[in-house]
Amino acid sequence: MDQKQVLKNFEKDGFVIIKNVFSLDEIENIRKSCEKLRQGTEEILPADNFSYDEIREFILDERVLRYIRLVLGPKLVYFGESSASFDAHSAPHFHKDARGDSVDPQQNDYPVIRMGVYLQNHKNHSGGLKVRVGSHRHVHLIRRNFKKLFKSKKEERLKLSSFKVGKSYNLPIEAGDLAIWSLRTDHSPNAVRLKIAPNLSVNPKIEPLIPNFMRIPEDKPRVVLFNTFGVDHELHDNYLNQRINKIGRARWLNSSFDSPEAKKLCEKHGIALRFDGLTNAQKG
Ligand SMILES: O=C(O)CCC(=O)C(=O)O
Repeated sequence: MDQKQVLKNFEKDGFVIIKNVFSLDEIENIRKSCEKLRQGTEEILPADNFSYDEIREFILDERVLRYIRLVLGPKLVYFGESSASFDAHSAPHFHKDARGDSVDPQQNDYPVIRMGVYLQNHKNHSGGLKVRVGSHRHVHLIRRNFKKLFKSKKEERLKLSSFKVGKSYNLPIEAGDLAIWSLRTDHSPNAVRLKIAPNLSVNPKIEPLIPNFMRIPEDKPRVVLFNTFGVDHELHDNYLNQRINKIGRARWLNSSFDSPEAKKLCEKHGIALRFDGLTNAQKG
């Protein structure tokens, strides 16, 4: 897919998959590194991704960053939200990750994305990411949003056409691919693929009720690298301000993306670092 098509898909659907960004050898090597860094049965590594030399170098690769810049803009900002995640620990449920976002989603593009490198096959296996196509332009069908149809201030009013439910879709991610989605996109973790209909995307509320014998099992133990990037924008500030408290003090204190090595690599790739979370945690 050429860059124009990547951007077109992202803008239309709220997500995009870029195929074969990494070779299978690279994926196996980073899997081994993540497993080595993991202690016991922890669900995520205790610090952000840029605190680990191997993961930092893996993510801060122009093969990845050129697509992040393509969808967000040239001046990327990283504030410390990222993780290496193990096993299928999150219960399926559709949600948006945008925070402090009261703008009608048809009015602007959200300035924060998440990228995921899934280190195993979810095209033919369960455990991947489910999305609602086009939902980065839709709001949840809840009473609070319906009330916003009648707001007197135009900038606070929601359009009726923003009340839609996009088609549910299990992303056909394979090892080596890069997935990018807007934090406004409805998504759900650990998607189930049914033996009888592998391409049918079942509602996440029903997925937990599906017995094991009907599910296509996972490919390999699930390891995923998630990374959040933003660009300078009021909505990015809103997001960051809400997330720094949620992330938890212990995780901030474990993280060292302010190390000389991390700073140097980020500078090389033109990524601005924000230390709001770290300083906040250090102050206590
Ligand atoms: O685990 C996944 O595949 C998705 C994680 C998720 O829901 C999120 O990043 O908000």
